Amino acid sequence: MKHFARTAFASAFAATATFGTALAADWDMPVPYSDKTFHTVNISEFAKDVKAATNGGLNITVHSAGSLIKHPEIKNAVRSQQVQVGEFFLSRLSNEDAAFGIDSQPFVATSYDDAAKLWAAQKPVIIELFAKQNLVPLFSVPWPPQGLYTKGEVKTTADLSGLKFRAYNAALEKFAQLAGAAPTQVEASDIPQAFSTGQVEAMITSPSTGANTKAWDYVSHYTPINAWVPKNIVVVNKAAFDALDADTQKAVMEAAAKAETRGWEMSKAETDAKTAVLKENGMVVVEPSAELLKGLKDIGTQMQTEWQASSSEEAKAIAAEFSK
Ligand code: PCA
Repeated sequence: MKHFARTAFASAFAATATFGTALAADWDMPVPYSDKTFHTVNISEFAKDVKAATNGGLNITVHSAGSLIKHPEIKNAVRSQQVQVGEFFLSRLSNEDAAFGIDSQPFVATSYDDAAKLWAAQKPVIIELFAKQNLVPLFSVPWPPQGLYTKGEVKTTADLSGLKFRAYNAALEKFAQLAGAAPTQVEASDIPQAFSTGQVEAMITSPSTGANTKAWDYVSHYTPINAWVPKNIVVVNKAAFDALDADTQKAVMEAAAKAETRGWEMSKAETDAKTAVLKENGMVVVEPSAELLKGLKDIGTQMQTEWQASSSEEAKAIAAEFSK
């Protein structure tokens, strides 16, 4: 009896030894965005669900706004087992494979229905690409459609010419350049400072990030061009996941599926709610003119042509599946 108990203890100990010596596992989870960001709220809910479902057996501590690991390092921190799980902006990885960046290509998927269809086409490819890095995707949630923040009304793309433009990935940098603007990469948590110091004077982001960074302090106009619906993704290190017992793994996967559904609903609700917050704080919300949209869509078409020419076969297969 004693012998059996000791054996059981020893194997449970071995199973969790990679990440700690306690029988209950403690995971650190860096995320790039602030506590009030709906993605972070959703992830905190996920952590709570996992803790409840495992009776405290798996404890996930969320570290928001890049406080533990900076956004550009989060993926590699999970990969190298510095942390067990983390969130990042999926299309940041477009330099590894265009399959990661397709959701940020202008005017490819511009509604939630399109975004869901694109994710369905993208997901199997993403799972395989991450598997090569010993990463397992848990869930992915979109931001609201991306709109334009400027000082004054933008009637045509010519009005964007020369503007110091905040960018968050390679696709947006390219889009801004093709519009004649001068892009600079700035993390979401650094937006207020970038505007207040004059580093940037315009941006494209969601109503969520606009409202959370108090865009009304720096710009006057919001134009919902709804140009793309980019996603965040949560990935776990495969060894960390494999070290969990089967019941705990199941609890994580169930909580993840719930978080994906909840996150998409939260995102949809954010679009109107946060656009209203922009208005309440004095911003002018202007529908884009036909001329502006045409100019921006032409840039999108040019980017698509280049994307097709330079993308991996896997990425092109996603595009083909999506346009079926
Ligand atoms: N907010 C994030 C990514 C897309 C979005 O809506 C940002 O601006 O960095």
